[in-house]
Amino acid sequence: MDNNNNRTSLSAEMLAKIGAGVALMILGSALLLSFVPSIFPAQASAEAANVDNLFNILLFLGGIVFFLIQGLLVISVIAFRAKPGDNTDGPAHHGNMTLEIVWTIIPSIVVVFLAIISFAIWNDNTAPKENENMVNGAPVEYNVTGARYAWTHEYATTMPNPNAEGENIVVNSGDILHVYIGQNVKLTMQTPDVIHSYWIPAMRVKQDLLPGNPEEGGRPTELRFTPILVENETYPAEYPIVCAELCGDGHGRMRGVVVVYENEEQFLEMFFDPAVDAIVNPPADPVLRGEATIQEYACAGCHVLDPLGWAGITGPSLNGLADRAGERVAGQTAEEYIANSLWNPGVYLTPGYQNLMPVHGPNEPGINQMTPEQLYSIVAYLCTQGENSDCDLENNTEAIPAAIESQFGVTVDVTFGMDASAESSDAGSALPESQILDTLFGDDDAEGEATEETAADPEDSAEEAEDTEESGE
Ligand code: HEC
Ligand SMILES: [Cu+2]
Repeated sequence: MDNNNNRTSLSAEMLAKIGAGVALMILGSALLLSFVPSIFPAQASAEAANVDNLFNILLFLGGIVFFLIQGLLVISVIAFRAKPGDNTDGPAHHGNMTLEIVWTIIPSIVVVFLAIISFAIWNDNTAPKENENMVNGAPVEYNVTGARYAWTHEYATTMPNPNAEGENIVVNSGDILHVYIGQNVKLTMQTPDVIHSYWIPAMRVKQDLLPGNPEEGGRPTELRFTPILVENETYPAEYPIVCAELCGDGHGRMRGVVVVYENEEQFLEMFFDPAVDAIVNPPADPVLRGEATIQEYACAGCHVLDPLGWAGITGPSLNGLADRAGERVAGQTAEEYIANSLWNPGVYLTPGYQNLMPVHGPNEPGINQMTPEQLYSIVAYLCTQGENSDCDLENNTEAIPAAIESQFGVTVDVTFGMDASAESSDAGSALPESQILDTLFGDDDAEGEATEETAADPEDSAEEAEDTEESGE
């Protein structure tokens, strides 16, 4: 600006104008900043304040540059516009060393400063913490799988599963992540297909998932955060999980929910204890078992099923499936057809759809693994989806194993998960939930867990409530 008027010195008037300009830039940038809280979700993690501070610094500096450039542009357009009748060229300018040094050094300092604080915050927010993923005194592995187009969450415990020899209890909560305030959460994330990005805006954390199974050279990625109390929030609180990496045509539907409990006690009462109980004492009715089991898979990303709130569009709607299943393939009963749809989806394609459904089976890796017992319960559940089911509903404990046997030559253990006193599991768990955990964990902190029944709030977390209901039946 000074170049054009008087090269020798800056007049007092000029200095005042520059001063006013700088003040306006800072003011404008501060005004920008004041809008930020209204467009951001609440800060729900210990990491959030760091990230927002960094964002504010970037926005403030960026705002100053924005107003500087736009301001100079507007001033130049007005002050140096063509005067009437003036067709001459403007004066020729050669370089200005001082100016060039100044406008190189200042941005360099700013960039180095930003690099340093960004790195410090990234370091802080991703550093391992003490006592990660503690649940009832023992660490649990939080494993997340992102597959086109659904998230699944698993909690791998060190408690032996009484129903599966040599295996530990693994709780699966489908597209819902359960955490509690103060828990140092560490997610270990994998994807069998393409790059996805796990993003919880309220926690201000985001991390890509890299394709490939670990056995095949894939690299699991990690994400850490610690939920904190949000003022005026009702707990359990829910925040969206979003896929932030364009992963295909269902990318926009690839969402989940993180449920934050007020404390570990509430987490155990409303989610973990009932979930463990459902594994230790699965309901005798295969339909109930299937309803829980089916939600451990990524079906929701591709299918519509109203009772479970699924809204996927890659595959056919499963509403009323049992009404059609008996007529799909000549010579196959409804049970046989549904079982084949899961273990052998590519053999018969639902008219109008492509062969996009992953094969589920006892030997499939990762989230597509489905044992004969899981198949049995899922078929039992899907058989109830319709008004005039083609399935033999009265006789499902015999008809479905027979169908599985005839199609795949595999026997189903229908007593799977039920101890010798199977009749008693109609009346509910053999043990109250808190006792189950104590037995398995050897934990003696049982006082706080006496109120499971009353704690489940069906409005806030229908799924947890369902689990409680099932195990209490
Ligand atoms: C990646 C998307 C995808 C996933 C995940 C998926 N499916 Fe499918 N599904 C499809 C497609 C596409 C079809 C139609 C083509 C075919 O028949 O294989 C289909 C067909 C079906 C059918 C036959 C429906 C009919 O009307 O004939 C059933 C039943 C079914 N799926 C159940 C499931 C269940 C249960 C799960 C979860 C365990 C699941 N699917 C997971 C895409 C998917
Ligand atoms: Cu995705």
